[in-house]
Amino acid sequence: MFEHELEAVINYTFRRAGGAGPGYATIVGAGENATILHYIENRCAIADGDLVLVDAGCEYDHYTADITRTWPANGRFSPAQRRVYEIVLATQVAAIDMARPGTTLEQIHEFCVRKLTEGMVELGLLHGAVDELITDQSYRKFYMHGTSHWLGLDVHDAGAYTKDGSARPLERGMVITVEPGLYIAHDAPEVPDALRGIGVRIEDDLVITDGAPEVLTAACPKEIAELEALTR
Ligand SMILES: [Mn+2]
Repeated sequence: MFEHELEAVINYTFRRAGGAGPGYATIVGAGENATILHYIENRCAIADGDLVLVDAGCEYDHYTADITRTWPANGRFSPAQRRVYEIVLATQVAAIDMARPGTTLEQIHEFCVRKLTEGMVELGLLHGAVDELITDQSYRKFYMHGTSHWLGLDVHDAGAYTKDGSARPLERGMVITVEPGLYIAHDAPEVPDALRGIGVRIEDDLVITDGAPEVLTAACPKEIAELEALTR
C-alpha cells in the first residue's frame, strides 16, 4: 500500500461520516518518512517492517481534531521500534495526567523533554548527564518540536500562550494537544544502527477539567498490544 492510499481512506472516512474533511493536510509517513515533521507528500510505498505515522484530524462543525498514532505496518513492533515507542508512550501518558488547572504547557513540555532525554540516553542516542543534554539542547536532535498547542476552530487555535510575561496556567474548559515524539533520522551521526529511521509520535486531544483531563481521543488505541492486534 502507498502512503497516499492510506491518506485517501482517512479523508474518505472523514467525509463519509459527515465531517467537512481533514482539518489540516493529513500526514502519512512510513519508515524514515515518519522522522520528517510535516511530511505531507505521502507518496511512498509502505514496506514490511516500517512504522507508519499518521497525523490526521477530522473537521466537524468548524472544529478540528488533531490525532497522531504510530503503528507497525506488519503488525509487530521490532525490538528497537518497541523500545522507542514505549518511551514515547510512557512520556505521553504521564504528561496527559499533568494537564490540570494551574499547570502550564511549558511545564508539560519541560517534563516531556526530561523524560525523552532520559530515554535518549537509555537508547544510546545521547551520552552524558541528562541535565547537561537538556541545557545544551542536544535533545533537539531527536525531539525538535513543542509538546502542546491550543486546539479548536483551527488546528493551532488562537489564544495567548503567556500571561503577564510568563506561561499561562491551564484553566477548566481549555482544549489542548499532548504530542511527544522521538525522531531518529536515517543518517543521524553516531546512533545505533537498529534505531535509524525510526519516528514515533503519539498525540491526543484533551479538555481540561477540575481533575484529570477528559481525553477526547481516548477511543483511538495506542497501547502496543492493541495496535499489534488491530493491524494483524
Ligand atoms: Mn498537534
